[in-house]
Amino acid sequence: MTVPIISPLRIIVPKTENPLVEKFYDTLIIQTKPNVRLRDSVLTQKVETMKKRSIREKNMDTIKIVQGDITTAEVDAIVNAANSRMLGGGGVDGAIHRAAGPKLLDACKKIPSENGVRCPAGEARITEAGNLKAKYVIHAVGPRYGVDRPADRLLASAYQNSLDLAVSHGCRSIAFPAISCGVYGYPPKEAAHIAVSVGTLPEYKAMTKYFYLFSEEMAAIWTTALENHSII
Ligand code: AR6
Repeated sequence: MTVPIISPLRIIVPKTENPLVEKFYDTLIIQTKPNVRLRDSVLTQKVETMKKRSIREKNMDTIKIVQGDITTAEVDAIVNAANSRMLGGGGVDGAIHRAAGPKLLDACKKIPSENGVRCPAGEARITEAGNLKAKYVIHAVGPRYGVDRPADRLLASAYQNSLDLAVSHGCRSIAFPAISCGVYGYPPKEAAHIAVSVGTLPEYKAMTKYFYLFSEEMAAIWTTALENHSII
């Protein structure tokens, strides 16, 4: 990238359409004394940081936190916090299967299995959505906290694989529950940080990401994680 040429008298600012980078240069112009010469590398690093923050802040707009029942979400894909057998269960899995009806279980049974495992921890599978308003259900298997390791990477990849499947199936919107935060025992604050970090990756900026949290407390944890994420 071009860095501004700083002379004792003036700064030539490179053309940019990024308002935050422009703002940075404005600040620089005000703060830099005429005889101070900033090293290019320092400057480039600062501009890169500003650019990253700008991309991330734009992605924040596509994340929505909702307190409620995920089965009511009007999105292209609903993510289920499934287990590796993918034949239903309790928690959000049970709620999704009840709302979707038997077609969902039939679709799950068609997913190839190896020793009963249709989807290992950290991965995701996609099926039709039965009676749900969504087009697809994406079955993501999060880690059992303290059992499946490394838990943080497995949780991140469960979110990321879900988003990749949504993208490859042409989805524009997706709803996530708090994967692994129920029966699987993941500490919610850490889980929220991971969910938000993956949700704000630039490759998913065209996707609207809803996080459906069942309780007020969980919704507050996710909101805090999102707010903290915007601060470098
Ligand atoms: N909408 C949104 N969130 C919900 C709903 C709902 N209708 N119902 C529960 N939650 P869990 P896990 C929240 O246990 O930890 C199942 O038996 C819930 O309060 O459903 O990944 C599977 O078959 C919690 O915050 O998923 C697996 O065996 C979050 O969803 C195992 O549990 C996730 O809790 C998966 O465990």
